[in-house]
Amino acid sequence: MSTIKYSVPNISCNHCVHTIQTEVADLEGIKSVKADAATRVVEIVFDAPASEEKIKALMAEINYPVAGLAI
Ligand SMILES: [Cu+2]
Repeated sequence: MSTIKYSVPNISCNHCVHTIQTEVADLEGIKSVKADAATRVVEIVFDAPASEEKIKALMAEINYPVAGLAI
């Protein structure tokens, strides 16, 4: 199981938070998704078959590209 925190600059409101949480949670292997509109950070816990590549590809597809790792 891996936990990753991504910086996602396109998050601007709770609607974005909801969209990201719903879409990412649909990927197989995702255990939890927490997006935060204030910090613009998305914290994801996942296991195979999910991967960072698949998560990042999906985020880009739904118009919330990952800018990098959040500290
Ligand atoms: Cu929004």
